[in-house]
Amino acid sequence: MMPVSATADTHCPYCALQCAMTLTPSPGDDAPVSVSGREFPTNRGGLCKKGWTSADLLARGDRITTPLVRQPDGSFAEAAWSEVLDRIAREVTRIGRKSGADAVGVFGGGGLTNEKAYQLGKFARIALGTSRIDYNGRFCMSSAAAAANRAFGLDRGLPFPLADLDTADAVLVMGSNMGDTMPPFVQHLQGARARGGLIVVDPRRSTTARLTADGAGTHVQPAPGTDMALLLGVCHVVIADELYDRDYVDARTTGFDAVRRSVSPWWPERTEQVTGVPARIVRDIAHRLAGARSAYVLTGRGVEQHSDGTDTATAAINLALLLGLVGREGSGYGTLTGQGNGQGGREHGQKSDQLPGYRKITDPAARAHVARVWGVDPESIPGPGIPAVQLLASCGAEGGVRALLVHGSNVVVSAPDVSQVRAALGRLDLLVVSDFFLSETAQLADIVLPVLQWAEEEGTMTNLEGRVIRRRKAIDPPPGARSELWILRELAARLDAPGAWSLDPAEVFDELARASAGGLSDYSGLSHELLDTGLAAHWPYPQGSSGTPRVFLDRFAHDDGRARFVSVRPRRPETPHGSELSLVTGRILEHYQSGTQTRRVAELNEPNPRLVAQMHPVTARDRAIDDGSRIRLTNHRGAVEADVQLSPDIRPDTVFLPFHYAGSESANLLTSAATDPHSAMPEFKNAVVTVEAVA
Ligand SMILES: Nc1nc2c(c(=O)[nH]1)N[C@H]1C(S)=C(S)[C@@H](COP(=O)(O)OP(=O)(O)OC[C@H]3O[C@@H](n4cnc5c(=O)[nH]c(N)nc54)[C@H](O)[C@@H]3O)O[C@H]1N2
Ligand SMILES: Nc1nc2c(c(=O)[nH]1)N[C@H]1C(S)=C(S)[C@@H](COP(=O)(O)OP(=O)(O)OC[C@H]3O[C@@H](n4cnc5c(=O)[nH]c(N)nc54)[C@H](O)[C@@H]3O)O[C@H]1N2
Ligand code: SF4
Ligand SMILES: [Mo]
Repeated sequence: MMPVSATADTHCPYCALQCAMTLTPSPGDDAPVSVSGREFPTNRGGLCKKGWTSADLLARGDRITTPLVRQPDGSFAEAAWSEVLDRIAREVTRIGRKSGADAVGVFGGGGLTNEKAYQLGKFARIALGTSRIDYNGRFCMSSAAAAANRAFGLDRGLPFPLADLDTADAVLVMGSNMGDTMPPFVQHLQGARARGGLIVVDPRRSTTARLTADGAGTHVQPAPGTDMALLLGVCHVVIADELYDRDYVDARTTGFDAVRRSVSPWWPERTEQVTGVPARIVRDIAHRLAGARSAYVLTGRGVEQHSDGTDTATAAINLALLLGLVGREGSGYGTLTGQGNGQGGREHGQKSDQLPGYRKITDPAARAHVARVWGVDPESIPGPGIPAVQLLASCGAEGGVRALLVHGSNVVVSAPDVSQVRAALGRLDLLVVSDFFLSETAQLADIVLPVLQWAEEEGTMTNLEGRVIRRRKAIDPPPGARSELWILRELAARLDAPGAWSLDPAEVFDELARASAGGLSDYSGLSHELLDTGLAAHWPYPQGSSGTPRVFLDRFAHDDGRARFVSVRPRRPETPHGSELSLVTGRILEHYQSGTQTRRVAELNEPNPRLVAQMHPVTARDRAIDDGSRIRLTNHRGAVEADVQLSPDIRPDTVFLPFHYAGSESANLLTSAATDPHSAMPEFKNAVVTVEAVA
């Protein structure tokens, strides 16, 4: 691991805030580089604990640096690259011949650079010829994306630069805990807090909810899964009290009448009965947002990861449209994209229904354009595949996927109902996992391919505000590890695939830019060279433009230029009966996702080495559970044991688990694989469990 001599200006390997950092060679230290925060509009030099400790992973002894192949006795043996690549090509060819091209699947990730995500999507379609590609963004962004596409005709997480929030009078945060999940984000809430206008909706008094203390705003604590009813109640007040922006609704939207009718039964007292939120607060939220000079509505996974998540995000959008917030400078609606490249990852072809540039795979013109860039016949590009949960469930099933290539996800920890996922992966003829550590999913693989970490590669990421930024190489990778661009090229060659398979991320970016030209997420005016000048590159960035920091200022992306109100109605969530509790899952500051990375950083792992459940003291007393003792959470899908931390911060009918632990401590043993009908997002935030003390 040789430090390259100069410093590298890059961004954090983890979340979508993509905090700017500088890596400086530090020979002799534990890590090969040291990390310092760098001035950038999103983080303003700040980093969270995960960013500060990110370089620790570059020097870990358990890094994989040689391909590994499963032996008959179940152990792994090291193997040569040429040998494993030959074998993968041989096996996928055999499986494709026997069971059809769709018997080979690809599972991608929102942590991959744009270049890798693009190349992976192309590889699936024209090297494997399979429609079976999807990615972990389906677990993350899909409901908010579906809602934004439906309402605006375009999905860019924040359609405005994050720094616009600074001057807000009121910000409604629905189910995001950015105080833990994006700590430097909190500085953008100071304006709203100073004016008492931060409204946080969360069944837990989370780190973010606590920011409303001392007159800074309001914490609203509805029953889990009742956010849509709450939003309908707020919309009801906005209309009944004539707080909505008539001129905006007339000039810029369609569908108002249907929405007016659909919210009319949701008077605040009825909303209170369903959500537990006092009617007075429902009215206050409406008046506070309507009275603000500058207001924003933001959603996070707390309201999106439900089987009605698309409709709940839609209800939030309806509220923002009623108030005339969207497509104006100084106000707006946005969703907080989660993964480092959660935004770019959903634009360049990893999604089962998409081609690069956020194009629809069913659109003949889109297929023709992309086929030209790829140098193939449009007919040869497969049609739409199936989304992540269904893709995993099809593994080893009749007519399903027989070989799966995983790039950038640890599904046996992070997918819903993981015991089923584990069983499905076990039925495959071939599981190939590319990772830099032996994740729990890699541990089940037939072949593990060692790839590069963030500080070892060049590329681009697209942050939560749709801004394309450069990831830069600071150190040489360990000998033996290979870039995914190289792996895909080697496999494409062995599969006699058409198309260009460059190893140079700048060249791949140029091809991606051409493929995206004319699409919704148009990158055609960008290149690595241009990005290196440090310009603020918010897409759409067509050739000859200077990008789009704020979308929708003139028009929405539907043909008629208008935003669409879509009326939605709550369906009853799986609700607890008798002594059952609602299980809510999520994150804490030191964790990143399924933990492959952050469980390996001592400073992040030591404070929380084991799974801890958060529970209300009254709920615990009824079950003779003491603070710090062991509990068991059970439902028909599985059981999990955890230490318990008693806290009045959570509703008495709710218990919280982080999902970052593996094996028998995995919260996803309890979650349901039920998915949203519009987005195919699984229901991570809504399970029913019984809880008992462990003797
Ligand atoms: N520390 C850390 N930061 C991360 C990540 C990480 O793993 N760890 N991952 C990144 C990624 S990929 C993502 S997607 C984001 C996620 O970022 P967030 O959306 O902020 O994170 P979560 O903890 O999943 O959920 C947020 C909150 O939703 C609440 N919630 C649960 N159910 C409901 C409900 O029914 N209604 C409402 N209103 N709230 C509910 C939870 O109590 C929780 O506090 O974080 C990113 N940043
Ligand atoms: N119960 C519950 N479950 C959840 C959630 C929840 O709130 N509750 N949240 C969901 C959400 S929002 C998300 S985003 C998912 C995330 O969960 P996962 O999809 O499992 O994401 P990560 O844990 O980030 O896993 C990424 C893996 O890829 C590796 N990796 C990182 N970068 C690269 C790369 O460039 N190339 C390759 N090949 N590998 C790489 C990492 O080492 C790691 O093993 O979890 C979902 N699961
Ligand atoms: S907030 Fe996100 S991007 Fe910023 S340092 Fe923390 S993990 Fe990294
Ligand atoms: Mo996510």
